[in-house]
Amino acid sequence: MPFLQAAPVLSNQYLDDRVLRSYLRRVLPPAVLGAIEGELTDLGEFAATAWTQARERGRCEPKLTQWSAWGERIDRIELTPAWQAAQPLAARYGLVAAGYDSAHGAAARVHQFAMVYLFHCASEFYTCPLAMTDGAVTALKASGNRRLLDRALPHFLNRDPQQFWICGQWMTENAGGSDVAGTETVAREENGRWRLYGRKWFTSAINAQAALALARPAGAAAGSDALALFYLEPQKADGRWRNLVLDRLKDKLGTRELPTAEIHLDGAPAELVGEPRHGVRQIAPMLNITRTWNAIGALATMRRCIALARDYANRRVVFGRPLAEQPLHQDTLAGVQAEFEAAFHLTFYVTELLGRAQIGQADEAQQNLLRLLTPLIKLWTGKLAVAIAAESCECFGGAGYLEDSGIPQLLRDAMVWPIWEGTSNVQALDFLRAFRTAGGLTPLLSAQRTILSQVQAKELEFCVRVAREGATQITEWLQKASAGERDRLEAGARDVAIGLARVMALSLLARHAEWALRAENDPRPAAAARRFAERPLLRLRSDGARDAQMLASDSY
Ligand code: MFK
Repeated sequence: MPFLQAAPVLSNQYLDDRVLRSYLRRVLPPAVLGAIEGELTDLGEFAATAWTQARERGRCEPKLTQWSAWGERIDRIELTPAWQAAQPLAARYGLVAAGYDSAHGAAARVHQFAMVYLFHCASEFYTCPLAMTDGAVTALKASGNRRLLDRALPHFLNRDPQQFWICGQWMTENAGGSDVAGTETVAREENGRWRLYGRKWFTSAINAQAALALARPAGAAAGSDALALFYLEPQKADGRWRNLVLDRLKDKLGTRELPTAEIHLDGAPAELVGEPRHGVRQIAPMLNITRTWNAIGALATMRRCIALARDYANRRVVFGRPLAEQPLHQDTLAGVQAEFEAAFHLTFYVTELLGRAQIGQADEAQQNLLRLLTPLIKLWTGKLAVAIAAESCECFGGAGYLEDSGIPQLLRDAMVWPIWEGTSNVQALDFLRAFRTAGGLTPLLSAQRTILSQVQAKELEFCVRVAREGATQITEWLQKASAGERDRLEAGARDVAIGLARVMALSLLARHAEWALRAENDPRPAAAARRFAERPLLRLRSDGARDAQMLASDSY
């Protein structure tokens, strides 16, 4: 008999998702859940079918043709089948529009991100331009620029595939990635219209109909504060580019279906979004939205890895019984599941805050909490998605190392979560920025007190204690570090940010577990909370900076 292994199979990714469904039952009014369950079920089916189709089809990548047969520069991009399918789907489900849909009030963001979470893996990172488009809507709204609001939002928020536009975010340059102060693109006002000159090093989804870009007005000072924010429509109606060329598509570790280009701007027409300075401040609302999408995408990666590994564990028989019945494999899957559930509840809690904030229902403390938690979810879920993708790759043994199993792609794609939209360390420093400007830890500690006061079950006592102790330790560390050298605070910022995310996630998971015990007689979230609380929650060091300086510059 030949040696055969059964491939993992995905069932409907909504109906099969206990964590998502239980969460939605708790937070959404029954009428809202009833109204959206049909589309969530459809997206869950789409996610399962797309996985099978992608395995049958094999890898596809976008193709750039720079020249026509007759020598004309055309820079035409051919999108992958998944991207062609994603565009009309994204429009019809309103994956951007739903986030601003007044019909569901403050629940609009929960609704939107539940759909995005189901859609992400099947979309092969079409969620990237959707995230940027959503961010552009928020940034343009914050700018109050009436002309651009009237011009762009009817497209960005459209549910008709013919009218729907996506938007890019052109920030990164050779000299200015994390630190955009190095931006070299220059904006010149010529005959009453702005034109951009320079080179953008990473432009994701270059096929987008619009883009927001940072550039330095000619003659402006150095530094980031002198940058201005511009709106562009880079292509004419016939598909020709407006004074820009695509030098190449990037050869990336993952996200290879996403057309990321390196471009030269040679007088590309652009429009100022606000005043001709403070561009970083103006684009910041966009960053906070895309970072939330990033966390949702990272969660979707985790969920996909777990769903595949769990299904495979039931099929794969070793040492006389299925992997799913082997204690050590069960323990491995349980650890991963607990981390995922905690991350899920923290991330969706942030979407609840965002939904309230954007319709003016969040008080100042909740707005500050949203500001503080956004870099934390981006940072922690990005790192966690990579760890979970690596662990689940191993769950398939050698098969998980084979390209045509589809598993290595999950790991390679996962590596983007901690990098784009600001690396982990950029998020940690942004957490410090928010800590300094948005009320310190007070909003978070007070929210945590309220959340934990709702947890009474005996089964969760341990979790409540660990979450409280964790918050106290972090508060003390931050108080001490803030009073000392800035280097020490910065050196410890990543650990403290991850610790804080985990403490808050445990509190939220415990609250959900309490509800699930009472309302659904389901002991699994409580098991996840206990398991999560048993893992090391914090890693705070007494002296980060001096040892780090010594070790980082180590040479023989
Ligand atoms: C499915 C999901 C897919 C996700 C889509 C991914 C698409 C991929 C496309 C990209 O990757 S685009 C490139 C993304 N690049 C970054 O995210 C840049 C990373 N670097 C940072 O975030 C730096 O922290 C930053 C560029 C913001 C530093 O700039 P500055 O000018 O040196 O910072 P500064 O002076 O502290 O802040 C300037 C202003 O912005 C301040 O306001 P004021 O002028 O009023 O004082 C800050 O408070 C404000 N600010 C900065 N970050 C903020 C913020 N405000 C609110 N929220 C923030 N996060």
